[in-house]
Amino acid sequence: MTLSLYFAPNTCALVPLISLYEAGAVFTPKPIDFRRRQNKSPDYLEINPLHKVPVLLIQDEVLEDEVLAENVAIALWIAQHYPSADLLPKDGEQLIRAISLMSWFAAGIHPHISRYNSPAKYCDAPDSAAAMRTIAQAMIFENYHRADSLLRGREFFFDHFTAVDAHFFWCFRRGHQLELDLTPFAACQAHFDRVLGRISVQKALAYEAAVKEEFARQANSL
Ligand SMILES: N[C@@H](CCC(=O)N[C@@H](CS)C(=O)NCC(=O)O)C(=O)O
Repeated sequence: MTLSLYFAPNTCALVPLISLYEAGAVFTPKPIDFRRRQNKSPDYLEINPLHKVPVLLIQDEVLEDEVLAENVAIALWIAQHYPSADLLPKDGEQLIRAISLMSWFAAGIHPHISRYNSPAKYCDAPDSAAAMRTIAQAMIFENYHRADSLLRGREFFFDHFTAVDAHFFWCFRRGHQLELDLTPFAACQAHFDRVLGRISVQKALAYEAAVKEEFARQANSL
């Protein structure tokens, strides 16, 4: 079996990148340059017609190739195939709770981040960007407040590091990257710093930085 992860800098493809490193998986990261619209290239649209990352491509000599999109599903796949990494709770009830949390991050936080980051993609009314950002920020903060109350007094969402932590790490990191004032969210910040200290996360961020550098080099040589 061979694994490839389609990845773009700053995106939520960081989440499975961290989990694959945590799992010690052998895989090939495939960088996609959004600035050059590679996610809308015919080759990539064949892989994911919805032009999004992450995608985990699973190739097997016997079985048909599997193209797995959506962070929640990818997290489940990695956790099932690398059980010793303990990337999701083994207990059924706890696993359901983990899926609930990751679904919330993917469907309840990520879309507000996207609206803050790219308001024009969601509303083309003239001069609407500032209002869109104000509303999106209020929604992001409502969700960070909820996460902060869940993380208060805890190291991780469960009793050890899981893919749920990797997923929220990305959600909070986007807040930093978008230069939001995150001082009200002390428990989220402590969680962020704790997750940042993991070797897997350092590896993922170093890979992302190298990809950004390479994309910038390619852009400058055009
Ligand atoms: N629900 C999806 C969201 C994936 C997603 O929206 N990815 C963004 C990057 S963070 C993307 O690829 N956007 C490019 C596009 O929509 O064209 C998941 O959790 O995997």
